[in-house]
Amino acid sequence: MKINREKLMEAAKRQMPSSRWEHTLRVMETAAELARRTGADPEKADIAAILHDYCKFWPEDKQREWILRHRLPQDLLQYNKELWHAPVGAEAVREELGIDDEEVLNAIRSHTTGRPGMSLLEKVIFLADYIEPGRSFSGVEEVRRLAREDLDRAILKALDNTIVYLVERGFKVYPLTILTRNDFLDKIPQTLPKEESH
Ligand code: DGI
Ligand code: FE
Ligand code: FE
Repeated sequence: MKINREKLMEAAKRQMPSSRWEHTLRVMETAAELARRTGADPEKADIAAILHDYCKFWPEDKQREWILRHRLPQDLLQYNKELWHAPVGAEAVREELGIDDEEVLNAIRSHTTGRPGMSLLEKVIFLADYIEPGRSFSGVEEVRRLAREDLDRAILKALDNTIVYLVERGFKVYPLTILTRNDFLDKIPQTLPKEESH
């Protein structure tokens, strides 16, 4: 990829406070390790990790504007604004930084909710974001352990954790998060007893 990595790092760093940039650095390291182990493209994993939270600290109004003006899913506006920075980020790095690699853009776009049919690169970025060493949410250790064996099982567990967290607090769950979980449930051989019909 003919992209100046240092320039991209400077551009991303300028968009966020230092604590979020440090998270980005840890996501870069974790993504590099996952890519090495799984055979994902290391350069693309690096660029996607650098840029994955590009818009995270943009003002809410600016993110809303991008959703309205860039043909992004309008239903996002009915859900938690924490979901917005992933699809907005993909459009923003395309327009502001000239990133045109669709695999990298997909990895940025799907890093918060996942999506059915995720590519290996998307899985690497989703998981690196979830398990980077600065994360301490409950259940993260199990996801780290699963990630050493099977990315799909690790992502399923991460999605389960996120959905349980949201339900326990009475928050809405974005439908794409549920669709992603269903997709992983369908493709992972189940060792548990089959669901009973009621
Ligand atoms: O941007 P990061 O903090 O590094 O991590 P992220 O992009 O995974 O964002 C996590 C946030 O998104 C966290 O506050 C939970 C929230 N989230 C993830 N899936 C859903 C969700 N919020 C709602 N309302 N619905 C979801 O499906
Ligand atoms: Fe994020
Ligand atoms: Fe992140």
